[in-house]
Amino acid sequence: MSAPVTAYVGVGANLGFAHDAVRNALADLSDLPATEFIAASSVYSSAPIESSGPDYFNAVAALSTTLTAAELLHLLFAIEKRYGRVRTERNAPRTLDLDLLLYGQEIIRTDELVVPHPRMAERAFVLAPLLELAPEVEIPGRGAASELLAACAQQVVRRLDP
Ligand code: PH2
Ligand code: MG
Ligand code: MG
Repeated sequence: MSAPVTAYVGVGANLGFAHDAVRNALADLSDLPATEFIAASSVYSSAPIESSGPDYFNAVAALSTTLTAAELLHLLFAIEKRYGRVRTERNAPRTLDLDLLLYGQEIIRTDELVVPHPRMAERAFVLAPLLELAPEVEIPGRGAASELLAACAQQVVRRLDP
């Protein structure tokens, strides 16, 4: 069996019972096969960025997994589907979005998956919860997440009570 990889998953929602969806999806991630749930960040709220509708709730989970990145991605899609996710146009409001942000320090580019997640380095709603879990984390090809968050200072993200 291959060595476990630390993966970070971004969780977001802004339709329906979005806060509950984020909390419940974090619990669902702890049930993934071949995967140990390491930690969940706090939940944050923020205005939609390049999207529309109500404010988003966001969090990040850290996992240790022996799944391949593609296997993990397909299991994330299956969870999204259970929450009624309908894929329409890009960045449409959503009942649940699970993004594979980082898979170890790997850079992956396939037709279905790009890791690190292409826009994570510019988004405070990803970087703030990620840094809560991994203050020293590096985003391959982009640098230290802490420095990237400092460059997003104009984006307001509100950390909710645990
Ligand atoms: N997700 C997007 C687009 N815009 N904005 C916020 N605040 N939070 C998100 O999760 C989000 C977004 C595409 O996945
Ligand atoms: Mg997303
Ligand atoms: Mg997504």
